[in-house]
Order: sequence, then C-alpha cells, then structure tokens
Amino acid sequence: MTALPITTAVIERSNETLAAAQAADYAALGEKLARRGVDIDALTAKAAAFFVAVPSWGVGTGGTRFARFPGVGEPRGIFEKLDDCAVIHQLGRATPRVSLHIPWDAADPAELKAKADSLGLGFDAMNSNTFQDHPKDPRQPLSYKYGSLSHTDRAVRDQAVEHNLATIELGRAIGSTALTVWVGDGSNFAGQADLGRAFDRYLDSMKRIAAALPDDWRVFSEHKMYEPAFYSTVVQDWGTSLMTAQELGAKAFCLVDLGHHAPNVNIEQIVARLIRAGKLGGFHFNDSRYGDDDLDTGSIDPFRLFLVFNELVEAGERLDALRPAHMIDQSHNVTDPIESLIRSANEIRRAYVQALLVDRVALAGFQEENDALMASETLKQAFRTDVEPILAKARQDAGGAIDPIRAYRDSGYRRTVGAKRPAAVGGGGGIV
Ligand code: LRH
Ligand code: MN
Ligand code: MN
Repeated sequence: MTALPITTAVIERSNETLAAAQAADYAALGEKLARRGVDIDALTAKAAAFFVAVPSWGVGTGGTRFARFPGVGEPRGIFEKLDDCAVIHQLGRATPRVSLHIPWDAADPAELKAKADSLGLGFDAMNSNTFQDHPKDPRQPLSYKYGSLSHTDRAVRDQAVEHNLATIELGRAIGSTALTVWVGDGSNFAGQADLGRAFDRYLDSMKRIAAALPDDWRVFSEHKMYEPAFYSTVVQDWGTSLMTAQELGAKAFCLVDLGHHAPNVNIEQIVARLIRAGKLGGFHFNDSRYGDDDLDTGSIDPFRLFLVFNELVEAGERLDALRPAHMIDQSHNVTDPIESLIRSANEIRRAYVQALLVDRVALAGFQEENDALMASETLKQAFRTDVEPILAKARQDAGGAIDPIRAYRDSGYRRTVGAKRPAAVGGGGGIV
C-alpha cells in the first residue's frame, strides 16, 4: 500500500488557521443566498459531487515547439505522474480520476491499477496517440507523417486502428469505459490531400474502432481547427465531429476541447447543439486567448466557462442521459503543474455552481418577453456571486484543504520530489 503523498497533519494544520474565517464567509454567503431563496448547503452538496479528470500529460512541464523549460521534480513516468495526481485530489477533492495517453503512459495494467487503487484514484477516458511516431513501439513501425486513421496507405491506417484497439484493451483492464480519438491528420497545402476522400478513410477507420468497443464503452471524436496541419484538418470542427458520431452510431459522441476553435467562436452554442443532437460526449477544459493555448481553465475568460456550464445546467435531464465526461487538457509551461491543475479544477466547479445559481424561471420569463437587458442581468447576477466559500466547504468536508495552493506550498511536496527525481534536461519543443 503506497502512502498518500500528503499527510493528514499538513492539511489539518493548514485548515486550522483558516477555519474560522471560512465558517464566517460561508455563513454570510448562506444568508445572502437565502434572501434569493437558495439553500447554500444544497449547492455545496452539488459542488462536492461534481468531479473532473486530470490529464496524465498535464503534470509534467509542458513546452512549445520552440522550447521546453523543465520544472523541479518532474515526474519520470506514469507511476510518478499518478503520485502527483494524487496530491491534486488530496488537496482539492475534485479530481478522483486520471485520463491516460497511450503509448506515453503504457505500462502493465495490473501495476497501473494497483498504483491507482493505493492512491484512491481511478481512470477516465483513454487517449490514443497516432499524431507522432513511436519508434520504440514494435507494433507501430510505420510513420504518421502523412496521417494516421485517414492515411492514403491502408497499412498505416491498419496500424493506427490497431493502436486504438490496444488502447481500448489496456483501458478495459484498468477500469476505463471511454476512448478519446484525436488525430492530427490533415494537410499543409491546398491540393496536397483530397478533402473528401481523406474524411471517407477516417470514417472507415473510426467505424472499425467503434465496432471493437466493449458494450459499456463510448468513443469520443475530438475536433480541432488546425495544428499540426495548417491548411486543412480532417476533423476540423464540430460539424465534422457530429457527422462522425452520427455515422458511427449509439456509442459515438463528440468531445469539445475548449481551445480547439477560432477565437470568439460561440462554444456554448456548440454545446447546446450537441446536447440537442444527443451527441455531447465530454470536454477537455482549458483556456486560451489565440489558439490551442492550453492555459489554465478560467484564467482568461471565466465568463465563457460559466456560459458553457449555463448550457449544461439548463439541459437538466437531457444531460443526465448523456453523462458527459469532464476532463482537463492543459499544458503548464511557467507554473507548477500541480498548482495549475488544482486551481483549474476549482474554476470548473466554480463555473458549475455559478450556473446552478441562475434563476431559470426568471430567465425564461425575460427571454419570452424579449427583455434582453434583464435576461443578461439574470446571468450576470449569478456570475458575479463569489461562491468560493461553497467550494472551500466542499473541499474541507471531503478532507481537503480550505486553501489548497497554500497547503500544497506548505507541504513542501515539490521540494521533496525535487530531491528524489533527477532534473530533466531542457531544450527543444514538444508537448510532453
Ligand atoms: C490536441 C489535444 C488532444 C491530445 C492532447 C495532448 O491538441 O487537445 O486532446 O490528445 O492535446
Ligand atoms: Mn484535447
Ligand atoms: Mn489541444
């Protein structure tokens, strides 16, 4: 049995100094919400029951294609990554599952499961990687330079399909029930690829993957506007993703990565449409200013995140049937990844609670009357509410930290792993 990385004493000591102020803030917010007819404890219970998965690739320091500046005590493999994920969940209590990327995280399934069990973690959707070559993987000798699932060469497509099947197999052994497929397939020059045929080949490959899914599994197709291909991308937007999910049938859904759209695109409307189509499969949360920046969720545009959650809450029972997967997908280039992931998960919960605060009866009335200003104010009133005392109470009651970043810094975890894990060498780009 692996000991949990942060001791209870560290969390308790940190909470002791903050408990009185937290209780007072919670009581004050409770009174304020009661005047609006809202029961604060019911909100706290909903916040505490809302979880989001962390990406295994997010706990290592990220980089760009220009450079990567390693951090102190970076995890050397999936087992150390799981230790870091456990810290995030111990302090924040919002992230009990980890999303793996294969073959980056390939390991013996029994060992993966045992390690996760000992840390109180589980596994969320598996991600297959056919967007780079894997020279060390004997089962993937062919290059993905010109694509994977949509490649012109049948042998490369076969290899990419097989890799997805192997990813499902590993996921099945460790208790996952979903596969996320994102391919970088596309072209850099007009004329380089036949836009129609490339999509036909992609669909054909995806059908083979969907046909091999276990009964209780789902497959998510993740779209992305551009990068690594800069002229055309095979699965470039939610339209193509929806066509894919519809052709593939009942087990196929669309995954929305918030960073994978042109700036200013109305993502919450895309979410509303996918719910309407019964095809919203899940999210990769992050934030961005320009492109697929992979910045901390809610760090640039928390209002947009809130508007996405507003659609989710508005959907009510329709969403219960869809059970969308909530996952973070970020790259941390200048922050401690553990801190970024703790606060990102908290921002996601914050957006959820703020969305729960929207007076839906009033909003529907203003919409019916075409009272644009009051409809907008109804949303803004919820968004302006500082719900941090609710988030802190949910953490505290679940054994986490009232102020998780402070508790993390006080714990000295980064220093401790820095002494154990050799410093990584910086240099060229790359996302891991
Ligand atoms: C692509 C992406 C996709 C990958 C991950 C590493 O930009 O969002 O989800 O699997 O990044
Ligand atoms: Mn993503
Ligand atoms: Mn991305």
